[in-house]
Amino acid sequence: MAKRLSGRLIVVSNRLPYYKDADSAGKPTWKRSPGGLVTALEPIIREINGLWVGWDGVFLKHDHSAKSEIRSASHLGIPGTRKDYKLLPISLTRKEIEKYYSQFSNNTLWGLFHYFFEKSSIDYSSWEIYKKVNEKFALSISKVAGEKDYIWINDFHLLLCPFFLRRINPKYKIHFYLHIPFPHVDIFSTLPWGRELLDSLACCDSLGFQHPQYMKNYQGVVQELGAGRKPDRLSGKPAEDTKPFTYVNPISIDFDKFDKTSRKVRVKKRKKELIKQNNYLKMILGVDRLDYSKGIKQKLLGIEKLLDTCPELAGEFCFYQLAIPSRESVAAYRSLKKDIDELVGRINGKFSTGTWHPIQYMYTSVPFDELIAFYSAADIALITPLRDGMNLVCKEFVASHSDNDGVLVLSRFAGASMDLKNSLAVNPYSIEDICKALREALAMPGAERKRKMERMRENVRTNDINVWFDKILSVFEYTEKEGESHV
Ligand code: GDG
Repeated sequence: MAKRLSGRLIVVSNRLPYYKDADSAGKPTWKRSPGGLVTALEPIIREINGLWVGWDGVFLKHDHSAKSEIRSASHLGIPGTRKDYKLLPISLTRKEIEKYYSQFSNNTLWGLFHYFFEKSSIDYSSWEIYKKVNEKFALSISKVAGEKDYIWINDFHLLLCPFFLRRINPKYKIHFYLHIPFPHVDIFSTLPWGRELLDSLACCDSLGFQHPQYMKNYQGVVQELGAGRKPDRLSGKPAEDTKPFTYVNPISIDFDKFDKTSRKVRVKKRKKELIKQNNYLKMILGVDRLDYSKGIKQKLLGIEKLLDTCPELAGEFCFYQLAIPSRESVAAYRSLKKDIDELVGRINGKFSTGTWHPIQYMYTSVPFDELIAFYSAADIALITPLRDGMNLVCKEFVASHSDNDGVLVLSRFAGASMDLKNSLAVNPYSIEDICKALREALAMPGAERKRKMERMRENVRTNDINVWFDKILSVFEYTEKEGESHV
């Protein structure tokens, strides 16, 4: 697919799709990085033998100047990779990870961009290190990138990278895709460094968003605060020319992979086991990184309300929440984990009988086939983030239901709600709403479930990850042509 581009595609993200770790015996090993960005992008970049730049999970003992050594994924010993699939590892010090990643990216920016003021702290020293690490990425990239290459930066950890790259070479082709929401101007303008972020985004040739509202928010910010400016001394261009081409392109999944996996004999067998293990009760499923933006506490309270208001449902269903450990070095995440542990204990304590517990809570990640077995065994998926750029889990649930059955309860504030109109839409802040939707989902007749699921499957099938990536490539081509016509 990327063959149609005239240069090489260089994907840049905070982490490489694999990171170095140790197995239980202390032997060094590569593990797959968690989260939606890697799930979505890795199969594509692997397929086209792209070059991926990111942190490799290694802590440097001392701060070195940026090293740039492209390595073949297979030579690094990453299982199942070919030698043409290339990685450019960026190593960072423990302090850099603490300040740039845990503090500034995952605390200040993540909180603010997901509309959580109270979780977003303002810390000047973290900002300084965020700048420094973004510059480090840019320097490493500049050592391997040519003017014909397409430098495609992904996500909020690297918002300043376009600025540093543009400063190094005004002719680079720089594109940016934001996987998370972009906040309204009232929220964005509270950030003391908003100006610098806008200046950097102005250095991009294109800027992609998950949802029309996020693009509108960015445009609103630009309208009120002014478009960012490329450093004049470098471009010599007037400010009007520095606006990036903005577009909306909702990310998706590899529908066929989920659909096919759900039809595998092994997965079907496991699905049956899970159903049996659940005593053939209705299974409600939640799958989320353990993150406050995912609304896990509110879901649990919704389950409690359901049992309080409909006691006849006790013993009729079980809620499985799979919570994937995430960002454990950030205080807000540790405290959330504690709250959830307590809430699960309290609700189970309140309603459990000798033979039945309403909540099965698993704080772990599971292998891919096991995840698909869970998706396909579940009667209802309860996916109610308080705010989410897109949310891939709900699309994966739909793609894994090759039996055309199952109900999706979905937050209005997930980007995916725009596409999945046949879900039951809820306000995730309203416990009452969650409870009502669960009642409706549990009582929904088979024919209605089938009709809704078929429509959702058709939507995800026809708007899969290949359609998304194809649009990205079209944008690269389009902006290039536009650029040429201005010369
Ligand atoms: C960010 C944005 C946007 C989860 N548990 C297991 C597992 N997963 C995989 C899922 C899914 C991914 O993790 C989570 O993706 P999401 O999209 O739901 O959420 P974020 O990680 O927050 O992703 C989000 C995304 O980027 C892409 O642009 O949609 O809005 O926040 O793919 O399958 N995978 C395995 N075992 C698990 O236990 N194997």
